[in-house]
Amino acid sequence: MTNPLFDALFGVHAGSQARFIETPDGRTIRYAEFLALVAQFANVIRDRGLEPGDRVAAQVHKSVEALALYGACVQSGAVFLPLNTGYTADELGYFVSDSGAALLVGDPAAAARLAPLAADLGAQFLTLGGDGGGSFAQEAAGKPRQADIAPRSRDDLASLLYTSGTTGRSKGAMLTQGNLLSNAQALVEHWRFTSADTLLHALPIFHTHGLFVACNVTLQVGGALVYLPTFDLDDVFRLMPKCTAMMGVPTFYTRLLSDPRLTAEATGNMRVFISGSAPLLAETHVSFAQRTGHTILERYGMTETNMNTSNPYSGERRAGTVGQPLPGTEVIITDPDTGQERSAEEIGSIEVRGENVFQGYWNMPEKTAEELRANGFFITGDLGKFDADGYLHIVGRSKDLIISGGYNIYPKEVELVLDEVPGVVESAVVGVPHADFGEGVLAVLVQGEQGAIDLDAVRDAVSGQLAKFKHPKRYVLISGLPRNTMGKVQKNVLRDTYATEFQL
Ligand code: MLC
Ligand code: AMP
Repeated sequence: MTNPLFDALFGVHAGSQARFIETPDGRTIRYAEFLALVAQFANVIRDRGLEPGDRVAAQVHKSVEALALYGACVQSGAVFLPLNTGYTADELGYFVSDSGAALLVGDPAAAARLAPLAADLGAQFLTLGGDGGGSFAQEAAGKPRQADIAPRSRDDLASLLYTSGTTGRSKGAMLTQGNLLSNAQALVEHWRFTSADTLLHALPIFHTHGLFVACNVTLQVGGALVYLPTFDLDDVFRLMPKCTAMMGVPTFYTRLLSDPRLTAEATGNMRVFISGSAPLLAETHVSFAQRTGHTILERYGMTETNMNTSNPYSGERRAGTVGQPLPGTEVIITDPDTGQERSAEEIGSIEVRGENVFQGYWNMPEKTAEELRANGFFITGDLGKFDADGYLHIVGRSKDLIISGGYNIYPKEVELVLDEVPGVVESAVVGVPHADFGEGVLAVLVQGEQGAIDLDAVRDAVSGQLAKFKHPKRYVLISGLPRNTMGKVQKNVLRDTYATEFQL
């Protein structure tokens, strides 16, 4: 038995002196050097007593070492559980406890907070900093630069990625080696990646987009990453002439468009710009093409499914659509009530099936059964239609979800925190158009007769419990929420009422 994901993404580069990562300060890391680091990290995981299948939770800043930790989990057979660096200790405690992680790796600056949390939950704790330092790296430095490769199959879990849920509780999506590998292979072919590509990588590496789409595709072909800690426009424009491809959320593209440095010349070396994680406005697509001559290639994916559809590489990249199903993935539109398949041009629930689709939610068989049909189709919670030419249009969501700058926020999770604040009778959180983030989080608070809500107390409660990207960017106080005859809050009315709150 082998380890298919390790063999295809990492093992295949053994001894290669090809360039893998270039950092903005000019450091180059070659494949062989990266693999040695991966092996040293895998030795730490194994020597700490973790067995294949054990979970390694990591809340670490983006660094070469953070990516090596992913490789080390694949090599040692551990299940990699990356966590948004914005999560509060409250949020983190849930992920470590729910996953039963055997090891938590955190930022050295957060050690005083995280070490006791890990100890309480029975997990070991080590640190890894954005500069590559920390106790994990120190321990690794003394280890051999080669390590055993844990035998794994395509059906074994490679990663557990938490995604928020409509009830407020996050769910761990179980992704196997086969899920990740099949998708990386499909994307390489569809987007024509080769070892000659250099990807401008400015996404975080704790989500599907920045980790599995961007890094797995590059590793699969032996390409290079220009690896930026954040999406910094100065770095992006300085380094773009060295790059051939970029993957980003729509906010990347609107920010690029707002900068006079975006020209055909600045993007002259680029072969492809790919967008996803949130809807790309057709006007962004058109303006980008006018300014640069490049038509952005939009695709559609999810944590649970990796990538499902993509506009074509050659052929029309149709603005406002997410293209056609990727090879190996079936996409159907169904009646949300009956599950019956609908025809072209009819709007319905988007369902997907294929080797890319996850195995279910960790320890949540009921949730899994609600969303993953026995016939293998996953009910995405997105609404859409195919046009007559087979292009998928996403027209809305049946799930109550806000996507802000590519991050998902479930209103329920924020409402639960707001409702606990004294003086708040009830609350409704909605996403309204935001010039930079696509959607911005707006909270409507209902105050009682006793008097005004203390907004400072509200903000304190929110900052203590929720990651910053989930914080409402605007609060509105009213005396009652609009409801329909069934008593259900009419969020569409709130969205319409406050539609212009974030327009600059
Ligand atoms: C930062 N802030 C956000 C935010 N990002 N608020 C809402 N939504 C966001 N996405 C907060 C900051 O904390 C800050 O708060 C204020 O907003 C302004 O921040 P900024 O400096 O302008 O933001 P920046 O650091 O530049 O980050 C913006 C961003 C980043 C768009 C570059 O959010 C980002 O990298 N997003 C990508 C997310 C992603 O990878 N998604 C893929 C998920 S996978 P304050 O109070 O300090 O001012 C997936 C599947 C698929 O969806 O299909 O790919
Ligand atoms: P996540 O749960 O973070 O993986 O986010 C997945 C969700 O992002 C999907 O269910 C869609 O609602 C949304 N999404 C991803 N790509 C696109 C896209 N190109 N256009 C519109 N929505 C998208």
